[in-house]
Amino acid sequence: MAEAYDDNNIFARILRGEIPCDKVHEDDHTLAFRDINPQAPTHILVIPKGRYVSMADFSENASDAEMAALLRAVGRVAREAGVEDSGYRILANHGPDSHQEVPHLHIHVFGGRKLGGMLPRKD
Ligand code: DGP
Repeated sequence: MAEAYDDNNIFARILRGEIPCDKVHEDDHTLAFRDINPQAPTHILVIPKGRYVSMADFSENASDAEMAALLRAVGRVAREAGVEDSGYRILANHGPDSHQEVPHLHIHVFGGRKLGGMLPRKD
């Protein structure tokens, strides 16, 4: 079972407009904004507006419309960031082994440089 949603997590506060963000896309179900600590020239976070802790929670409980909107937004922000041709990587951390820091589902979109190997060999 997914952990309970924390309404005070930083992305919930961004969604409520309590904290500013550098927004690049918004639709009925999704918000996308630049990561505060970018690890590539393009580093965008795409999040559902709904209260979902992680991919585990989202994949089990989100509506088809919310799921479709999230994936379409990922493709759209990558295209609009200009990294579709050069290439990009998407990543979503879930839970402690992945070092998920913010307990609101977010998909990272990285691009704009060579991104290296997929995973480090060890932690
Ligand atoms: P993760 O480790 O997958 O949970 O990544 C969390 C990301 O969230 C990390 O790359 C930094 C980013 N982040 C944390 N706080 C803020 C914030 O207040 N604003 C923005 N734009 N990004 C944030």
